[in-house]
Amino acid sequence: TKDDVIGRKRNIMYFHNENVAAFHYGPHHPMKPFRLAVTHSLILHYNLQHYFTMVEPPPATYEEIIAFHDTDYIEELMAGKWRVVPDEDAVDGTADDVPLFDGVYDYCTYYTGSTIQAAKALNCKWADIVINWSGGLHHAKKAQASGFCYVNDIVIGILELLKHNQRVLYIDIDIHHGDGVQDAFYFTSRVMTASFHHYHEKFFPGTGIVKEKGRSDGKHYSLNFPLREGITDESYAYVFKPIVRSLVKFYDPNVIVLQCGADSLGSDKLGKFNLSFNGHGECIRFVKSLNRPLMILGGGGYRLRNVARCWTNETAIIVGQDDVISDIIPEIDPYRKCFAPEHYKLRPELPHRFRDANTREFLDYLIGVAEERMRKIEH
Ligand code: TV7
Ligand code: CA
Ligand code: ZN
Repeated sequence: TKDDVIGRKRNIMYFHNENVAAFHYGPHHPMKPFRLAVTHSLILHYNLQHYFTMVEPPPATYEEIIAFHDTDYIEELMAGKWRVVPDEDAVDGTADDVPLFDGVYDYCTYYTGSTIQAAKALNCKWADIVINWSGGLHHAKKAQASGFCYVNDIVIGILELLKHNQRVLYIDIDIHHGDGVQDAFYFTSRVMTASFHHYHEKFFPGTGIVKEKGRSDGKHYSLNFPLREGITDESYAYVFKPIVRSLVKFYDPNVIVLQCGADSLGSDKLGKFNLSFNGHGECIRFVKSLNRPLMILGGGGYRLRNVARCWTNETAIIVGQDDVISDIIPEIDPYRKCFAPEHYKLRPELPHRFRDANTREFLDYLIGVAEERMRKIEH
């Protein structure tokens, strides 16, 4: 196979607890856990399970969740009631982003359980690459839910990885800033975080400027690439590849965690980028080619059919089957109707809704910032 030519065959494990897909954030809420059932079904109907070991992991335990989170906050989540803060601005409305829907705590235990087991599989060297498409909820804070995220499975997974690994590199290609993960490791050099995101003062969460670079022991170990709207495959690869290549060269991580939010695709309901399935998938292919132990996580993605397409294609890239599988969605897939009307293609072209506002000068500036930072961490 291609893998044998390029490098050593990599052992891949896929983690999915199907209970995760049955929860509902509520009517009109953009986050739809059902996308995970459609994704999983499509992966199976492309027969990709022949190329990895599939695991149905147990839900995360309370003890595992409080490895990062505040106990009072988790009790609130379990009770299904947010604490009433007397002076809080009642019309702020951010609570609509993180509704306490039925079973919200159980939902968190399913996606977090998969990330924890994935981390353990890397720690024990059972796998070189682990996948959990239900994970990647990067906004959750130690004592606060934020941006559709309640429990930060990424932080909990990285804490597990740190038991066996000296340095963890976290890369985040969701269109939103990976603020929860950045905050959790802002003061340590054992985790380097790099988020690529759309930045605009009015775009959630409004953080992730270049100047946020970490503090004390963590100074220079948080990196932010605030991109402008409309970025194309070419522009994205132009910044992503050299930056990630030098991060790996200079930081020399023992393991890489890649958050693959699909809202950076063109035509996402919340996104403002122009990435194609190919451009998004190219990031995954590139990180895989660096040959480090790798954890692949999901994240955002709000056009259901494109999320399933994106992560199925990327599962195929991970197992080295992307150039072999058909571009027509298998007819036997029970969710096939979700993929109309784009002729049932796996990787249809996506319309460009935004002009690329990222000039070459701006992209060169971002690359320059990363290079300068890398010189600072050289020892
Ligand atoms: C990782 N954008 C998460 C991304 C989280 C984005 C936001 C919504 C939204 C929420 C809804 C809703 C929505 C059409 C879109 C400032 C506000 C504006 C709530 C209405 N429709 C990830 C979070 C972001 C909830 N939040 O990175 C219920 O859009 O911009 C905001 C904050 C205040 C709260 N209001 C939105 O991808 C998984 N929310 C419809 C119903
Ligand atoms: Ca991001
Ligand atoms: Zn997002």
